[in-house]
Amino acid sequence: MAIESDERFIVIVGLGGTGLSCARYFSGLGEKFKIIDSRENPPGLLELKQSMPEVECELGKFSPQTLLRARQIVVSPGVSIKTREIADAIAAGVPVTGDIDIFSKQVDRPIIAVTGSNGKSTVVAILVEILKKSGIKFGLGGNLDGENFKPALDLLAEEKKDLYVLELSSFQLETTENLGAEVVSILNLSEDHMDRYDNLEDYLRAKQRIFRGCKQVVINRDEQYSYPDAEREIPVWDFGFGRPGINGFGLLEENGDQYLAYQYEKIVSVSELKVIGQHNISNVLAAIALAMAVDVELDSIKKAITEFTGLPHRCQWVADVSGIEFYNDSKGTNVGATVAAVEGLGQRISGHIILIAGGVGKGADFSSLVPVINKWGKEVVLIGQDATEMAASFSPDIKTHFANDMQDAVKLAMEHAAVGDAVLLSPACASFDMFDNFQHRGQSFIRCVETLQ
Ligand code: UMA
Ligand code: ADP
Repeated sequence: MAIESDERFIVIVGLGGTGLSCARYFSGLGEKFKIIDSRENPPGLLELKQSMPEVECELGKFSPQTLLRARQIVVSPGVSIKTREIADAIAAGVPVTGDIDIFSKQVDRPIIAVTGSNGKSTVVAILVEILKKSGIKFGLGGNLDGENFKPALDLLAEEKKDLYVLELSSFQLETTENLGAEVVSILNLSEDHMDRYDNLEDYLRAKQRIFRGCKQVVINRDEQYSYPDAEREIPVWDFGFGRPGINGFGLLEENGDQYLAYQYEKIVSVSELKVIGQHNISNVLAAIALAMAVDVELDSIKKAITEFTGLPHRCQWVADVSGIEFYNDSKGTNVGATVAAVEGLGQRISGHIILIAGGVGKGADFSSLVPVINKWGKEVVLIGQDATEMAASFSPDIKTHFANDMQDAVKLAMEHAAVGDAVLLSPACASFDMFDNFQHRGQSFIRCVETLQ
């Protein structure tokens, strides 16, 4: 029997933060919709029952019938569009979208959009400080955590802003057809989420959807993948560690000092930055480029970048215990992040790094940690579900210890450290085998370090 079009409804897949924001949005429009989630008791259920008790939910599995009868499927980022029931519905011709796609179609103000494997939240946080200094009214949303958590559609319920800043994950971009942003950037690329993508190209393809319809782009000039299709004639800004060229941001050397620079013009000295590591210089340069692309004046940029002290759980100094420094990089949730953290910290300290790593490996190849551990490390303490797998991919000359929990890991690290060394928690893994999230893991590390003092 043919289904009449008015019988059909929108199906929201996933009731997390995104699912709830979609429900609020469609309720506001008076649309017919229902929510499905593969979990029996998904997060947000209580809030949904209290604020929108009339909304129908199907929990515990994805019903193919529900998906096939949908007028449109709105998929949350935590659910892959390759999930069999969703892929079948797409193959049957049911349109699929995501919250970012819906947002971009509704909004008539410029969007600055940032993706990349690492540094997204830091770049966005620097940009936010710059925009605050410049007095521009902006909205902030997307793939953010903690106090900045805000699904994009919730921004539409607020007072209209001059522009919008979105941090975007590859998951969100998978369902974004034509973002049409004012300026976009893929900051960098290294393996992550390999449990969800077939390979690095597949992951990159999702990220490159950020280029669709963009008006300007900020490229990482050392990385070919960060360039959009060569045929698109749009303004291009670039950043990187070398001397900058036209429309470029980079580093200039003068009398033995290093300066962040725009073309041939010095902006501030590297020594004026409060964040540590080469990766953070790269993050600051990217944020400056994005700000200049939307005409922010240099004064606001200078003030903001020299005041920015970094986000918690990202290479954050915790304590000095008897001459041994402790750093919390719990947000280092993939191999590329941990490589950057070890490299950045290694260059600053006189001794060696004792690395605490491990957790849920997400199908990563840990062997690329070996060169930086050999260069800057001393010993490694491993925790969590994939500790044995990690140890197996290290060379036998890397001294490895296994710890039962964070307390044990911190104790072991302290025992093997000497004055001048640093203990760095940078797990290269997700946290959910032992902790609620990366913040919880970082807090646990900080508490354990406090017990040493
Ligand atoms: N899930 C199910 N069944 C479902 C729906 C979800 O098992 O039916 C699971 C997913 O596998 C996932 C979890 O539930 O593990 C959460 O997924 P979700 O889509 O419900 O998540 P939201 O609460 O909507 O939050 C999402 C982003 N989360 C993910 O992409 C996993 C948040 O990014 C983002 O802030 C929010 O939308 C608003 O835009 C967080 C994140 O961890 C910070 N992102 C990943 C990362 O940064 O590495 C990509
Ligand atoms: P994201 O939002 O992309 O996860 P964050 O800014 O939260 O990025 O940083 C997460 C971790 O990634 C940091 O703790 C650090 O270890 C690493 N990192 C930050 N910036 C970079 C960068 N530009 N290149 C490589 N690694 C980085």
